[in-house]
Amino acid sequence: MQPPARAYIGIGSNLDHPVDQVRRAFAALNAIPASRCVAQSPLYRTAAVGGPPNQPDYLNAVAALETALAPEDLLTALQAIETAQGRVRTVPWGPRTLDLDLLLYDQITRADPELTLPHPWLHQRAFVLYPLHDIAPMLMIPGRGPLTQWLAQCPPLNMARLDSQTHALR
Ligand code: PH2
Ligand code: MG
Ligand code: MG
Repeated sequence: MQPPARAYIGIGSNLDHPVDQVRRAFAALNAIPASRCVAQSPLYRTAAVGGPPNQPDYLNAVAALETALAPEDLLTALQAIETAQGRVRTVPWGPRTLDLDLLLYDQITRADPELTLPHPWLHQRAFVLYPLHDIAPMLMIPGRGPLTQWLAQCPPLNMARLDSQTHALR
């Protein structure tokens, strides 16, 4: 048998009790067949980037999974969790109960529009880079180099880490 792959999942929610949405998402990720959640980042409150104006703030986090699923099967499982948590796709980049993005799958790179790896904007988004760095500080982004190099170019503007116990802003 092959050793499991390591995948990183970006989690985002800005509707319908985001703290609960993110907690349920961690549990659902751990319940994906042939997979287990091996790390959960802290939660961050972040201002919405792009999309329609006056959206609520997001909660963002990142999970690390060990999985025996192929990337496309993992993506299908992520989409099923989004749907189960009430995701409705209306406006692009509009508010959502839950967004699960497959950020990285081992060191695979692929340009398929259905599933681009690494996620195309991961290296430019503070709301992904900071929680990812919390759980994988030495990570290499395939095709783009060390995570720390991108983090240094991406100040943590309009975002704050939540206390892991109380979820109050630090
Ligand atoms: N996701 C988007 C667009 N904008 N902004 C924040 N702060 N957090 C997100 O997760 C996010 C966003 C598209 O997926
Ligand atoms: Mg997204
Ligand atoms: Mg998405």
